[in-house]
Amino acid sequence: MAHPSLDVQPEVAAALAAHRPVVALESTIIAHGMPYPQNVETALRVEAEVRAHGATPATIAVLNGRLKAGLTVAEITALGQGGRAVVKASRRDLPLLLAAGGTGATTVAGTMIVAALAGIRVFATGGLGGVHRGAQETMDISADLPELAQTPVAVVCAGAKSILDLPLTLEYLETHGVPVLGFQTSEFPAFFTRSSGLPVDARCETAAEVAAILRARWALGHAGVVVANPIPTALALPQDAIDAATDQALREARAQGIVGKAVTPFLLARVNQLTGGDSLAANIGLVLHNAALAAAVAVALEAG
Ligand code: PSU
Ligand code: MN
Repeated sequence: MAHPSLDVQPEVAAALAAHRPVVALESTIIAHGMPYPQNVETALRVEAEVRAHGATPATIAVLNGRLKAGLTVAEITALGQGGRAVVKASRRDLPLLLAAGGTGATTVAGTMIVAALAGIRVFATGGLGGVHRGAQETMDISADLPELAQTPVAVVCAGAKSILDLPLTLEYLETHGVPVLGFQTSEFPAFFTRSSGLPVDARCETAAEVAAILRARWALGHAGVVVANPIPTALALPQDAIDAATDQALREARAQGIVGKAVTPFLLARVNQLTGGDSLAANIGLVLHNAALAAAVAVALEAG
């Protein structure tokens, strides 16, 4: 039975009922990950990209105390205009918003939870949260990682940003039994760049190969999977520019005493500012690229 707090948009519900492919999309990337109006334009283009590749998009958020799978253009626009004033909703925030009738933009973890409740198994985003640099001291580990260990949704992303500790992020995923698949790559991609020097658990050449692994994982009753899709070569940024911006953003966050859920949005916004327009173009391009792959994976899953 459907969850009493969940509203599945009619188009999404019809696709799910007919076993047609559906792709979930997150909303923290809209409210916190990009500036207005590019965030709204991108969110709508991502939905169109999912459709162009044969699947139905379901952008996810919490609106006035309701879990939403599928948003209207007006709802997406309101989240984009709200920007960082909108609550960032991860696992621990969901009951607070539901009880208070609040509104929030869902992170990877929050989106996975709502997607799973709606029966959506494939989700496209930009970058995954992870283990932060200095986590040995701060214990700052994104709730996205334990979510992948418990919720059966495949997250198609461009890896994780180097604001994070990528080796520790992969160690955490290994400990919690989360497979990391490389799409046409043997290395875990680092969001703005295609390589990190760190190996993935399996390399897949086609969406059908990804779908076969997802089916096998879920037949075991297991949970999430990371599908890492490197940024297209033409959009990748120079490593030294990213490193310099990352180091400066991390220094500023420490100096300003930024902690808790504010850390990631602060670092994302600072890296974007410091790298200028190039990083925004790269960010938009890789999200569209991930949406296309996620749609292909969702199509392959329903075909199997
Ligand atoms: N990394 C990005 N872009 C993003 C995020 C992470 O490159 O937009 C967002 C996602 O919504 C992710 C969240 O789930 O940040 C992680 O936040 P935290 O580290 O507080 O869990
Ligand atoms: Mn954190």
